[in-house]
Amino acid sequence: MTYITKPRLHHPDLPKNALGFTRRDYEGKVSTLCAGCGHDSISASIVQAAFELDLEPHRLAKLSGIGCSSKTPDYFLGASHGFNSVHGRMPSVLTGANLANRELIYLGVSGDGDSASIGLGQFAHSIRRGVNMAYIVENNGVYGLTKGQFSATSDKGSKSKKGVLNNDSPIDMVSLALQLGATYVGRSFSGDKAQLVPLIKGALAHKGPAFIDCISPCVAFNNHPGSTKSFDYVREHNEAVNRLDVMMPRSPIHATYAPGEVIEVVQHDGSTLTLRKVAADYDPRDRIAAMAYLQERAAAGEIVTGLLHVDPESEDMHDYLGTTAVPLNRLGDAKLVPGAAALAKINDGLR
Ligand SMILES: Cc1ncc(C[n+]2csc(CCOP(=O)(O)OP(=O)(O)O)c2C)c(N)n1
Ligand code: SF4
Ligand SMILES: [Mg+2]
Repeated sequence: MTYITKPRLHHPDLPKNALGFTRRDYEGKVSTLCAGCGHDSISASIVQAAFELDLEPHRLAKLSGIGCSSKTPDYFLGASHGFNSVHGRMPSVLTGANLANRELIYLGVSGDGDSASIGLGQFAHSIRRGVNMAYIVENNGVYGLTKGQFSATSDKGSKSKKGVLNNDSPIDMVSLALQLGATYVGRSFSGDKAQLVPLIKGALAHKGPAFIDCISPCVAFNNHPGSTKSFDYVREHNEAVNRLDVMMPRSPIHATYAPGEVIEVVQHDGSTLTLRKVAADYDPRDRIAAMAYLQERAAAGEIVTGLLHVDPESEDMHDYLGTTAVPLNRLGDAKLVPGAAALAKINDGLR
């Protein structure tokens, strides 16, 4: 694969985070996507989120499938672990990696084709198993890499660039994630960095399956009148339910909102999610109400964005399975290969 590396030169005045890294230290190679592709804006938001979280690059593993969206992990977090898997198979590879080493932060990056078409089963099972991860779908409503066929998230009645009508009902990834038990669910727009960066920060800090559906226009194949995933359409129909600030345990809290205007949620790692309410009655802690609200607003033609659900008491797959806290590569032979007597004991217990 050809790629262009970025020069390592940094401007001496670039702001540094608590680790002494600049934003540039969280970038990757130069993107080869089309100029103006929404996916590049999401990469920039991931870089910003990791920078603001003071994340140590070696503590994160980024995984993806196949598609323009799945190429993007090459363009951010160049010093982190990475695995580009097969089309639609990222969730099972991520699940396996997470089972072997729970100490890393797992970031899954996928497309609507990768996760709602060929990988729908994989997506569903990783969420229902409670895998501790931040899973971002860069949703453009088409298979961008293979030249713009409708994907499973294309809205019924939307039109392709050549004017063909889509008659199939769409899969709403957010509703699915809620139904399957995701404990942090957000929707955003690649063009709204102010909303997207804190959503990604909250997802990376969250324990449990965190899912973000990010609408990300494909400028080559799905940005025309008649598309419901174009920049213009999403800007006109975007309705945010809240605005999120993420405060890490060490940062001073300086929110100055009046009581009743905010909901505060403390996550397992001590980070505080401060949600400024935009829709007055919307409480993201209520999963059932969130599901009903989304259906109601979708019927009215709105694309609801923001942090749609968060469960502060969330658990993850390791809690359910009672797995070892020590990563397998550090357990040592005595524990990993306990010998014939231990195996005989297990077999006896199954008789
Ligand atoms: C098993 C398999 N089937 C089909 C393909 C062809 N293919 C490559 S990418 C892709 C769709 C990508 O769409 P999406 O995940 O939405 O990513 P985008 O390019 O839109 O970001 C398809 C069908 C493939 N690579 N592997
Ligand atoms: S084809 Fe579409 S999704 Fe792919 S890089 Fe170009 S604009 Fe982005
Ligand atoms: Mg796509």
